[in-house]
Amino acid sequence: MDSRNGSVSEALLDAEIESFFDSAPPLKDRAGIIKKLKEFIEYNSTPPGKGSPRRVVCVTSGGTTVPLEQRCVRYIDNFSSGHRGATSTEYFIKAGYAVIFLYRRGTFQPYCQSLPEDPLLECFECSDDSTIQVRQPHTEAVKRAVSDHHAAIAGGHLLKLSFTTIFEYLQILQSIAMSMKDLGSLAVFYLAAAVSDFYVPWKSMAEHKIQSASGPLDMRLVQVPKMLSALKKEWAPMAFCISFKLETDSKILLEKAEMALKKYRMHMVVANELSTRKEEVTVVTGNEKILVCRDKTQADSDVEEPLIELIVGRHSAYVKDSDL
Ligand code: PAZ
Repeated sequence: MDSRNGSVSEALLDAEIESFFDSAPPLKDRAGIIKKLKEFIEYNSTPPGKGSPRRVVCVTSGGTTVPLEQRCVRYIDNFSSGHRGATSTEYFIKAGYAVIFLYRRGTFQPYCQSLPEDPLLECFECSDDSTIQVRQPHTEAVKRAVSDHHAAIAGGHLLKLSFTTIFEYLQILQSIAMSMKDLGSLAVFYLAAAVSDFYVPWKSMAEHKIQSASGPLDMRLVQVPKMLSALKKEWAPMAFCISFKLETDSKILLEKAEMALKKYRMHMVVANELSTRKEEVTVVTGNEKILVCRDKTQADSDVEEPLIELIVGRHSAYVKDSDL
């Protein structure tokens, strides 16, 4: 591609991004979200006492929905459970990072993964004198969830923001990135959310529930503009950026991850296959492909522990280089 073609396609992408945000339904409580972000980042940049500024990572988690009607009855969704994002958040906090956890409502939450599916009903019981007690098999899991979660929130190291639709997700991600801009190289983006590739623009979306009496549904989905470019170029250019690539066909996975690394100028792309994503991932950088596996000799091990360890090491080197 010559440089003229390059700048034409960049201009096109900028226009698509602008049009996406201009036509998106207004984000509920945008001012409140921006205030929370500002306070969280300020607090972690100048922690009480003589502590040095904390590194801040934005972890995205779970899948975005694509509404088909403005008064939404139906939507397109994806498989993501939010397990990767929630588990990674715990390891980042353990490594001393402050985490902005941008998650899909109803998906896995940090510190809650050893709890049963319906924790409120399964973990608690009401005794004769009406006191609520934790049921024996769940005591340790509840204690851990409550104390670790409360410690992270009370310590000012975890800020949770939720989304459902692709519109909410990208609007909040933009606000987070812009709020993190001044952190320079101390900012990290760990983009594990499964983000829709196609959407129905708000203005061309039916207002009311689509009627089946009109026969087969013929609907045009538009490509979601690639926001990674804007994140790297404008929103937070100095941040250390890790994106994820998921495929079901192992033959194309690494090639696609390498393409994403180059195209969006990511520092790392974590490549994973749908069926083995909890066992192993391959981290693609400018000159390496690093296989990261769960320790299969330990029943409760996960792939996120070695993955976050690797990322923290690479981010430290990046911060050091940026200081020179
Ligand atoms: O959320 P989860 O733990 O079920 O799955 C994690 C994942 C596969 C969504 C994540 O590792 C990932 O690859 N996210 C990016 C997906 C994509 O290519 O859009």
